[in-house]
Amino acid sequence: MAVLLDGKVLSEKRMEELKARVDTLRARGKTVGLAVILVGENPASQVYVRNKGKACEGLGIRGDTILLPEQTSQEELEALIEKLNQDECVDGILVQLPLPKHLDEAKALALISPDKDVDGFHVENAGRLFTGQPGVTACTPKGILAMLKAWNVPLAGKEAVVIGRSNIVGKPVAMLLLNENCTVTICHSRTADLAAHTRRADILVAAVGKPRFITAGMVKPGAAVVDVGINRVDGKVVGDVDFESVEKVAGYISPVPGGVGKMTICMLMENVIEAAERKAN
Ligand code: BQF
Repeated sequence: MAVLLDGKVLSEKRMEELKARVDTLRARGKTVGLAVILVGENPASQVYVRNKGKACEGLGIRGDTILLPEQTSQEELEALIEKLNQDECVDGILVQLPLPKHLDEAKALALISPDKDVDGFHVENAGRLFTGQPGVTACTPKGILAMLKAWNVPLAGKEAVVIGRSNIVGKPVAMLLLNENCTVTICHSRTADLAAHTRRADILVAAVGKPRFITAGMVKPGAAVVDVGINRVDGKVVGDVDFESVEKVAGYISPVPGGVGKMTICMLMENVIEAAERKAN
């Protein structure tokens, strides 16, 4: 049976350490602030934004959620981002994705000051990751690496297979694994014989978007399986990994809920605090 990569337990421990950093800043007269922009009423986004607000509250970070109506124009969104870029009280700016279809996501993200880009989605921060320069790293990829390292999963020289090629998860997590000296394969919807790839993986990161898609027969015995999926199936949240069958063959497995998602929120808080520390120093 696999070892559980327990994101709840790890994130709670990390949050304690982060709280101490917020307290240290406060003792120096510096407060920490995150602004979250939510456009429209996507129910999943509402849950995620609430999770972020609660995490801020737990750490003593000022968390402002700015709710904009579905019909908000590109100009209105951009004006808000520019205002927050200027706001001394705001260390981090986050635009909750996905945006309504009439809005240009890339254009909005490009407007966030790279110093306040706590999601790490600005081209400058993505470019820094890809060229090995220090910068802000996207929260989910950072959380995945934090989990693998916390459980001492060997990375150097190992085969890592990432399923999914998004700018938010697939591409940055592949780059982080490459920086750890893994041999990295990125698979996607057009990959031929996906199972042939996944069966070779010592580290398998599943960001597929299909419930219980990864089954035991696709997993190398002893592999570390990281489940990034969040799928709603008859009122229940399940991952991209068929946990029941895969936990019997994997060496490590992250659950959903209580796995990567928890680490994502924790790494967001770390990115906000790091932004505040950079400003203070
Ligand atoms: C958990 C996200 C897809 C698209 C946009 C904890 C979160 C989720 C799950 C959470 C996510 C996923 C977030 C759990 C933020 C992670 O215990 O399993 C926390 O709030 N997330 C997001 O902001 O945008 C997304 C997934």
